[in-house]
Amino acid sequence: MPTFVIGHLNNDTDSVVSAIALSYLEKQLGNDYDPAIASPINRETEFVLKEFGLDTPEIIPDSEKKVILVDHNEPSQISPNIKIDEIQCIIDHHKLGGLKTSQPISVRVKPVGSTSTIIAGIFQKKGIKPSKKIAGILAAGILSDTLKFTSPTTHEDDKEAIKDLNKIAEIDISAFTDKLFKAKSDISGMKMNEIVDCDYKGFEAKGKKFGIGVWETVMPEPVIKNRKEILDALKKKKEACKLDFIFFAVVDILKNESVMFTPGEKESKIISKAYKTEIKDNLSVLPGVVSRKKQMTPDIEKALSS
Ligand SMILES: [Mn+2]
Repeated sequence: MPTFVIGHLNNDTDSVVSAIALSYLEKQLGNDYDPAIASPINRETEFVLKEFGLDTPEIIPDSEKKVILVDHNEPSQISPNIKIDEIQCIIDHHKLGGLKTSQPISVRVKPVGSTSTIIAGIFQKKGIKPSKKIAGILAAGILSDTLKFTSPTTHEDDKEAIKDLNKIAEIDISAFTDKLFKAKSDISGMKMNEIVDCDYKGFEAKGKKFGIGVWETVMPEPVIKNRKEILDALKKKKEACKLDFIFFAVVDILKNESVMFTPGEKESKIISKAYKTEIKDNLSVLPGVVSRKKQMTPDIEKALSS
């Protein structure tokens, strides 16, 4: 059986393309690696794979197999089909979230804007040139995760990596990103609970379990106007997942701000403490806050501990 390379549950473009690109690289080196996914892909990822003519990886089978985790390390974000003792390596750009293993494993974590950036660096280090398709999806992973370099998570390495990748991929970055963000923002036929779930991550800190969903978009109004449905979906998810708190942010990519949904008094208190802001009708506008990784999660954890 091959070693599977796999991203997180409720995956995003960065996690899926990182898995595909690393498998491609290992195959070039003669190793039996296959990409897999933990859950169905979203519309942005669908657009990216179609654009570059690549197949969607299969959902990881529920059996003993060796795995490489990309773009995640928190236990709550790992596919339930993975046995923790089969994890060989982690390649990620998120904070460490408390995973315990019984054996030593390789870990490559860098605070850059995307896992795709780290994977592009491994290609260089190994002296392997990515194909045009692989260079294209890695560029897409970087542009998606950094919101075209506007997110505070953006690192110099991300911009360097795109320059090198685009010598091979030859995409029109500006036109491509417009299409990418349009696909990201597409809510046609989606229910509000699906929007809340689509880019949702679970965390544990200070003995509390909480979740943060984000919806990055260039068209926030059609989502925000469904305030009641969103709050209902959050309350249901909080109960189903036995969480202490749940949050949901509609991230306006163009305005560089978020509208934060807090379904209960406990959540509202945490957000007003974290951002010294007023909550009205379970909503607050957070200017300049767009990153769950670098802003929301640490700010919320800090508010929890004080
Ligand atoms: Mn990522």
